[in-house]
Amino acid sequence: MNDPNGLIQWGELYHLFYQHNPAGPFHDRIQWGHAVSVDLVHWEDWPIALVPTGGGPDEDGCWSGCAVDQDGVPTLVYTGYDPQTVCLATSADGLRTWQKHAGNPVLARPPAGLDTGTPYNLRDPYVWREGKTWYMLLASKIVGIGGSVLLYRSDDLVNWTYLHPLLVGDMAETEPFWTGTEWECPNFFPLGDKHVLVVSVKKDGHDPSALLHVVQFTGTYRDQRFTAETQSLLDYGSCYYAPQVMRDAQGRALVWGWLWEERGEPAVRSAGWAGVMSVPRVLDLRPGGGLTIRPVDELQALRGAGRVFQDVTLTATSANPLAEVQGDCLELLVEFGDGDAAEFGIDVRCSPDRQEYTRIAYDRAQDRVTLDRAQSSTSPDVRRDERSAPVKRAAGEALTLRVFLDRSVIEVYVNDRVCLTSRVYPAREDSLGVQLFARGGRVTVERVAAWPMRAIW
Ligand code: DQQ
Repeated sequence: MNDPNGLIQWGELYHLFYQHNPAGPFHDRIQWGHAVSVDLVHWEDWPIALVPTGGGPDEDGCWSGCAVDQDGVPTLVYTGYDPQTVCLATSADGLRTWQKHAGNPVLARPPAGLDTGTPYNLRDPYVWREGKTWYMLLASKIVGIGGSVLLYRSDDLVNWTYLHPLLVGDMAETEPFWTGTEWECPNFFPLGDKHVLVVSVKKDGHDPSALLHVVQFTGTYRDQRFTAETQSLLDYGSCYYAPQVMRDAQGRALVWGWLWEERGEPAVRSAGWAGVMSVPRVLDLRPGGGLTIRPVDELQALRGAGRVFQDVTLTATSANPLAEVQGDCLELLVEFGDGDAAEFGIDVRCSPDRQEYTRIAYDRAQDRVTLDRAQSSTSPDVRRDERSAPVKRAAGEALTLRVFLDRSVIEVYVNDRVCLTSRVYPAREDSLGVQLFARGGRVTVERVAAWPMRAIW
């Protein structure tokens, strides 16, 4: 699988569609897989929803798109490939089977006068309604300038009028991070009294290393114009991409992202599968600007018998309070308190002799959290970089790490606002240990909890 698509809650079911190649663990003639859940935790596979139609505008792939409620008719708005076009499909049986619109594609070709590359870039429709009017963003680029999202309007989802770019990136700007040369998979939604634009950023090229990261811009939307005020990465790890956001019946903005593989092609082929979804996360607006990002509370249903320790002091020579905890499917929560340690954190997936381990470390002087995979695996065939994120702790603010380990997936949440997600592939079966650590002083741990995570199946 790759991108999540068509997220929608219909009746009591959450529907998660996704880019899927049933023929093998590689990107080829993509279809839309489909899974449903009542609780965001346990999922049931449903039949494949969209398959390319020979001779149709999606004959080389049903690429990414969204789902909308068209006055009671579930409607998918997706990318036909190749070339990139906008196509529609509707369902008359509760989202089980889908009929493609006879007039597909409903939109082909970029607006005249815009150089979006050769072949042109115009994909990943994101659609919403204001009053009776539909609006759509398409991801694109403007050659020599940067990534862009183009805004369209329609009265019927079929006839679209181009308005203007909602936002254009600047490929010459690299601070605080590069926004690449091309954008994919836009999302645009109100959050509190602001609007948030999320785009997946890539550089030119077709190999996997062209995919960079996911940027969120928070700002003001008025009269179909968006002014970005703050920006950050939605995830500072190494494998999170193409997320999609949906609003559920409780009013939550829920987001799923695709986590790609970070081991070599031969290992992926022999595993026979590639790509997973992140856990669902809830987005909210932070009072001073920026976002909070938390895993949904429903995931607590997976917690097995936990171990909790309180008021532990850590130094470079302390015993490991989590010495008895073992596992590759764990939820960990660590609330650090006072202290002067230069660096502290938690090592996961540790082999008993520490030949393998993955470090999640907070550096007090730099006020950054790092997910370090240098020692994650003895296999020569894995990525071993480190990724780090600014925490921007307020004076007196504690540091809380919440970590989900799910086999090769590590999701780290720092103070409910900074995420780092990466994949690790320890070669040793006994790389299951967890270890708290501190260097250069002491730090108190006010509370640490470790739960085994039950299977979702
Ligand atoms: N993946 C889809 C495209 C999208 C890209 C193709 C992002 O629609 O732009 O599988 O990962």
